[in-house]
Parts: sequence; structure tokens; C-alpha cells
Amino acid sequence: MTKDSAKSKLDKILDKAANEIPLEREELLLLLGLSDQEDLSKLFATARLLRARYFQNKAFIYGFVYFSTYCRNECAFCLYRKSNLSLERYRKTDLEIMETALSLVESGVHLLDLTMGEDPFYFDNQERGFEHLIRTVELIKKSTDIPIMISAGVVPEEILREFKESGVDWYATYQETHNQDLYRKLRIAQSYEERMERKKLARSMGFLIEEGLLTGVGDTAEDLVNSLEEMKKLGADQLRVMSFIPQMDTPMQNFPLVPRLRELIIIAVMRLVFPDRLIPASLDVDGLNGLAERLNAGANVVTSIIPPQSGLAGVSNHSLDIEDGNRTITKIIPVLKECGLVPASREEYAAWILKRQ
Ligand code: SAM
Ligand code: MD0
Ligand code: SF4
Repeated sequence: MTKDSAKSKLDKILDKAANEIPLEREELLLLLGLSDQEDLSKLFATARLLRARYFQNKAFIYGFVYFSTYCRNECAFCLYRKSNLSLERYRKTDLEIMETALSLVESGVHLLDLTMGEDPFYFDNQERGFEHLIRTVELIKKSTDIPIMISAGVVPEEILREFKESGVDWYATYQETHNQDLYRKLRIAQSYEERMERKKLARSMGFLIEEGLLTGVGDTAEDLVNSLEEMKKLGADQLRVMSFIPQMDTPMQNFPLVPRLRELIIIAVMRLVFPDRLIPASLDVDGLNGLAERLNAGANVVTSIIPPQSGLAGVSNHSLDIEDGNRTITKIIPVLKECGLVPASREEYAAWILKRQ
């Protein structure tokens, strides 16, 4: 037997990925089904190799401002769904948004992610509702020149245009899955098409786009491969996957749990398929303790830095690691180091964005 034919199927697939030759569907399915420890180590090593090719040892860091937890929607997986009356909601004022934004910029984040539920205060009044927010965004941009992402759901077209003019760089809205039957069970009574089309429209307006998946919600390996294809078609600049975290008093609170390893494998496969894109390791799922494993799987952006004592919430974990200051740059730097990474400079992040735009 020649040396080559003795090579395992997995080694061949990983060689192919390392050479950036597109993988076949069957090959992706094989990767998603890996469970042997040694095989997984090889997968993660290849993901890190590809990350290093495009990003060296530099990680990007995003600040997160969840400025309104009101929402008109009923997503089955989400704590903040409209009919959940068991939580206290908040809507931060323009001044509070501004103060949080400035403190995050001061702390050294590379981007501000301004996020809210589809808060009727904004959505019901259309242009008038968003007017103040757009003014605030403009102010933040003018005074700091920080890159900004807006994660405010399916924002009306006109408003999207105004956000662009006010200096917003990124539009994030996650489909969660590209299996439309599953989507209907997750994003109850929300149009799949509209959500997808709004992202495409934003792209054509010059926004960078983030697309995202939820895993552990009944998604199959086939679904995931289809999602990778859809993400490629969309031309997403940043792609994420987060594990579903069950929320009390919501329809999916007793949904069977899936091992975290699944998220890590998907991160690594995303890196193999999209070596030059941004892939977050979210602090929102497992907090600071879950950061190293996500970075070691090939992620290159730490998301969800939240200032303590600001009264701000996370998304999938309402309060995990926030008040104790574990979601700060000071706390993540040692973890980056442990993973052989350092924070990029603001200029390096700005240069990456400019190249993609
Ligand atoms: N309301 C806007 C929207 O839904 O597009 C912006 C909020 S967006 C940051 C909320 C995202 O957090 C969802 O798209 C989903 O991917 C994630 N998420 C929400 N609830 C979650 C949960 N229980 N577990 C894991 N991720 C969750
Ligand atoms: C995060 N909690 O980055 C945030 C959120 C919204 N664009 C992002 C899911 O983990
Ligand atoms: Fe609202 Fe977003 Fe939660 Fe859905 S995921 S209920 S749109 S906050």
C-alpha cells in the first residue's frame, strides 16, 4: 500500500481543507459526526492552522450593549419573548446607551454591538421611533470612530438606510437555521423570507453581514451542511453558532440537551469552510469558562464583553459572569494568551473591515 492510500479518510479531508480545496457534502457530514478524541484534536488543529493563515495570532473583541429587552416576537427559544411575563425588562435611555458605549470603547473593544429585542417602542413608531437611536449612534460614531454593529431584528428598510448613513458598519440578524420547517418552530410567526431578504438588502447597501445558527434545537447534520451553503450564498462576513440554552417559562425549557462539543465542532467546520471570515466565541453561552475551548476550535472574535454594574443583560444567559466583571477585557486577555492569541489593535480590526467593504 502506498503511503497516501494508507492515510485515513479524515487526514485526507483535513489536508484538502488545509489546502483550501472546497469540501464535498459527505466530507462535511463526516467531520460533523466526529467523536473520537484524537480525530477531534486533528480537526481543531486544522481550524487553528487556517485561522493563523488569515489572522495570525490576533483576536478581535466586541462590546455588547443589550439596550432594550422588550420584544414583540415569540421566539420559542428566547427568554425575552413577548409573552414571558416572568422577567423584568428594561429600555436604556440614549444617555445610558452613550455612557455604556463610551466605557466599552475606553476598555479597548474593537466594535460595539448594539442589540435589542424588536421593541414596539421603536418598531411601532417607525421613523419617529428610531430617530433618537440613530442620532445616538451618529454621536457615538463621531466621537469615537468605533465600528458599530446593529442587532435590532428585522429593521425596516428605510431605517436600515438611515443606520448606514449614521455610520453603522454591520447588520446582524440570525436565521438560526436554514431548515424552514425548523425555523417556523423556532421563530414562531416570523417570515423566513423577509429575514433573509433584509440581510441581502443590507449587504447591497454596503453593510457587512453576520449570519448565525442555533444548535441543539433539533438541527441535524444535514441541516448544518445546508446552512453552510446558505451562508456561502449570502456572502456572510461573520458567522456564528451558539448552543441553545433552555430558558425558564418558555416553550423549549425542557428541550433535550445536546453536548457542547457539537458547537465546537461546528465552529471548527465553519473555519474550514470559511477560513478568512470572522467567527465568534460568545461569552454568552458558557461565560469566561467556555472561552478557551471555543478559541481552540478556531474562533477569532470574542463577543459579548459587558461592563459590570451597568444593569445590562446577556441574551442566552441573562446574567452569567456579568456583574462579577468576568466579561471584561482584563479577564479575557489571560485566556487569549493561554490559547496563543493576543488582542488585535484597533487599526488591525478597522483594516479588516475596510478590506471586506
Ligand atoms: N431581537 C433581535 C433578533 O432576534 O434578531 C436581536 C437579538 S439577537 C442577538 C438574539 C440571538 O440570540 C438570537 O438570534 C439567538 O441566536 C440567540 N439566542 C436567543 N436566545 C437564546 C438561547 N436561549 N440560547 C442560545 N442563544 C439564544
Ligand atoms: C453575543 N450576546 O455576541 C451576544 C449576541 C448579537 N449580535 C450577539 C448573541 O454573544
Ligand atoms: Fe425577540 Fe430576538 Fe428574542 Fe426573538 S430572539 S424573542 S426577536 S429578542
